[in-house]
Amino acid sequence: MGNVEGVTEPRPLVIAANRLPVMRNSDGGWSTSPGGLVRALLPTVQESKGAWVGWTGERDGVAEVIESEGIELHSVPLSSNEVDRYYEGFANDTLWPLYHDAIRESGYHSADWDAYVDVNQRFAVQVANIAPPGAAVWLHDYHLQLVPGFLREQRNDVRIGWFNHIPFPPLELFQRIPWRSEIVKGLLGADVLGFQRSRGARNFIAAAHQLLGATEIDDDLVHYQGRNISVGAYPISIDVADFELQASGRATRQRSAQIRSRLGDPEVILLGVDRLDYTKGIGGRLRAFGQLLDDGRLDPERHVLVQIATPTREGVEHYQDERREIEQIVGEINGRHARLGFPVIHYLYQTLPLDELIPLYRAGDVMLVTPLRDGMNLVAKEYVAAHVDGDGVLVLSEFTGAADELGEALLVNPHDEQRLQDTIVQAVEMHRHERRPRMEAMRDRLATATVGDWAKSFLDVLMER
Ligand code: ADQ
Repeated sequence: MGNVEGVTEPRPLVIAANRLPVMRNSDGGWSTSPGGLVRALLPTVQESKGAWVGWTGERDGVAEVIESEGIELHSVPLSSNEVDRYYEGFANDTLWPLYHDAIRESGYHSADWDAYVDVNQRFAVQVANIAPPGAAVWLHDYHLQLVPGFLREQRNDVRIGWFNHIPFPPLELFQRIPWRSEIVKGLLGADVLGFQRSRGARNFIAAAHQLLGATEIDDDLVHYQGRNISVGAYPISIDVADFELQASGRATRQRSAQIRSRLGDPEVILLGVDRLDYTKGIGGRLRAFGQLLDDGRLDPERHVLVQIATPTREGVEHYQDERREIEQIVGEINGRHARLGFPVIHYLYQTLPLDELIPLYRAGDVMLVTPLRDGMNLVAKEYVAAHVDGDGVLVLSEFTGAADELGEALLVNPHDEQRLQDTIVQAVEMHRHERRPRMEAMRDRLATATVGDWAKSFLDVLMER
């Protein structure tokens, strides 16, 4: 903070996200859930003696301070009603579908919006209470779009950044929200706004101009009520070195071979790994696979599909419908094409630990990542990083952020059923002379764009004085 003989210390870093990076153990204690994001941000928070603010995931919890990995985690308690209205309601039933191209109908309920305002205000108060003077506050995601504005009203000494992990929609969709101007105003309270892709940033700038008259005074710089706000694209990534290390171990190779043999030693293992979310295009992908079997273009004795689907947002109706539909498709296809003891689709509705997921990635000859819309999609990057053997084919939806960087994948429009089927066949039949250079090119690019690079590029702008 202080400027000692020309040496400027970095600002303390405070993170706020809907969820804290911890889970409650059965004994009542806490264990860290160390994703790539947490690992990328933790060192800066630790060194700067910063903190992390978020919800524990529990209904009717109490405010507490949890010590974890040498930093303080400050919980923001939510009542059961707030979980229904702010989290499952406004965040996941209004914003999530709308921001993903409105592929499901959004609900617009003023009681949900009121809870969203209240919870955002509570987050802002919590951050304002604990942020050291001159801190950099990095807010995450669509749950907290009003926090920048509320925080700005209380603490003018802090730098405020916000990063959106999901797409930011075009104005034509965004303006459906009855409280659209309030949301844009909330975001304009920040100093730095980050998006996965430049089109997300452009969409926001257009909304800010149209709804509140904010002006773009330079590339990626917006002026509003006497302040400048930097608006740009920061594509997120994964901890590439860590994935590579885990993927190249002997235990992973052994487990991977074991998986192949357990599946009946098929010629080609096709793989899907997703949260069970209607944005991920799981149903369309399964239908394409089933049609290829029906038409005899794939052979159940040579080609099997493994679909891992993580349980998610089970309290939201669209998700219950999606699960029913997917499980019905799996049942129908297996009913038609499985042989005794050999399903043609191996479907797991489970969250797998990383030491099970990485061998699966390595065993997967063809990875199917076919969302209808996705901010980035880290699964695509994880698959590439795990293929330390330089082999494997990635089929990737054009509608993911990852498609901007992984152009050597087989890019596909998941709405185009025929093309999707043809692309799957192309992937299955691709010769290794073509597979390898594609995979190598993607691996090279990923090596220079890790989650550490992502965090650094955002923090470099946020920490400015
Ligand atoms: P998600 O929608 O959750 O993230 P994604 O980027 O694919 O999508 O990340 C999913 C993560 O969950 C991956 O790290 C994956 O390994 C893990 N995962 C998936 N299925 C699993 C399973 N069955 N078992 C264990 N782990 C599993 C949101 C946005 C994305 C954006 C990220 C990060 O929707 O677009 O890329 O945030 O910004």
